Amino acid sequence: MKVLSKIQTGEFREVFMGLQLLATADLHLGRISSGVSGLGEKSSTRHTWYNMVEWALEHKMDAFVIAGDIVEHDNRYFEALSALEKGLARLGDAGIRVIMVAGNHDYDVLPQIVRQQGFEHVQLLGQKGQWTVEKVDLNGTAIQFTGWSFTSQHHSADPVAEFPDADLDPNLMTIGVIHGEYEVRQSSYAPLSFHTLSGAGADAWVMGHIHKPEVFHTSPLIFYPGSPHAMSAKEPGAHGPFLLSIDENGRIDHKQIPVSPVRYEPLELELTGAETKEEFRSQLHLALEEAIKTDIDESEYLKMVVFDVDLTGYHQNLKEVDSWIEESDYQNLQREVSGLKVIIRRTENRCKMKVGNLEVLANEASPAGMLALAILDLEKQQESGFLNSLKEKMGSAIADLNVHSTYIPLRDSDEIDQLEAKDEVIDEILLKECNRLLSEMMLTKEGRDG
Ligand SMILES: [Mn+2]
Repeated sequence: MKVLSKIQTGEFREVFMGLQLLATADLHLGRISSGVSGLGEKSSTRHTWYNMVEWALEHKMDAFVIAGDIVEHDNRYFEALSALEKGLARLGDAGIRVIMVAGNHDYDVLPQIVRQQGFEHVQLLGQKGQWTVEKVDLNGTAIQFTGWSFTSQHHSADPVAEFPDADLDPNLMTIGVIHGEYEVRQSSYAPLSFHTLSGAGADAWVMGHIHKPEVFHTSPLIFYPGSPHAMSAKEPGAHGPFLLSIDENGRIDHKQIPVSPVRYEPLELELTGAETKEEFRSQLHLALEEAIKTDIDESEYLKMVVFDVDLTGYHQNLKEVDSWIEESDYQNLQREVSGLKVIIRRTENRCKMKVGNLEVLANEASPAGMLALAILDLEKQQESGFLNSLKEKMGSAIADLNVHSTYIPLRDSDEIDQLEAKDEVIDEILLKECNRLLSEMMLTKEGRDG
């Protein structure tokens, strides 16, 4: 790779590091973070797009790479369109090249948009499903980008298997851009594999489609930058584009720039010892503080953390724990923890019944004894006639619920987490319900006995 010339750029840079690219994917312009309120404009993907554009300008990026699913083709399409145009124009004014491919969400609209806008600094690679190579001169350094775009909603073959090696200049650094599903063989969203990607001769592959950021390999660099804006609790952790720094020897460093104002986090709280609502609240607050302090890196962009709380541990009265969660002042509380807005999206009570000795109780020929035995069997994953009949009923109830017509519009959205009639799911629900029933039974019994 050629060394970047200071004379050609005519510009002094404090850190002279070769080339710097900002790589991202899955912007889904037009969407907002689900389960979020009180953040206004900051909950929209558009806000994060503008933040990335400003970041690229401020840090003098040489190019901006976007691996598909840039716009969401739905009722907010026009909003998405104007945001995309504004951001692209701003990058163009600053002389920053934009390289992109289309994904399964924008295969139809992205080529149209790019054609209509006619920006010279924007290249949509791999149109009509044909691999293309774009050789560009970035600040005096020649580099090539190669990419492939979706042409329909689904594509069940690995596009990299058709990669035309002959088109690449072997003397230039190569950045591949592709939308697809990594190491999923039967995918209908362009299955990609380490085998074909690493054999294609590119120095880096920026992939789109999966919203959770993940780096699979460093040489060649193969990674999902993920969606830069956290949109759902299914994608916990930090979100933001990746800065790729290419040095004079062609070595590529990667680093995530966490620009998302929203972040989703799971939180486990072991409730053991909380006897009152107030104790529960204070334990929860401490756990939130601790999670923010230890699990969440500081980011000037971060404004809100959305937690999914799992309560574990033991408690005498599981119904009472339920009531602490259900109270409206718990549910609607907008918390401020360590300077961040905190929303608790949902709280799952997975606490177990506190019983002196479950084994002894399980020997009793009583309803409580049956429940105790069922709990022990579930925990040890042992079968019994009683459990099998419960599991069967539960499985068909879940299956009925999933095909129920009122659920159909919600099924593919993030509004509900659909239950699957899988053994693990059924076991978990049964364990929870058996514990809850036993807890009630024991408390009633205590009341009578006492
Ligand atoms: Mn996609």
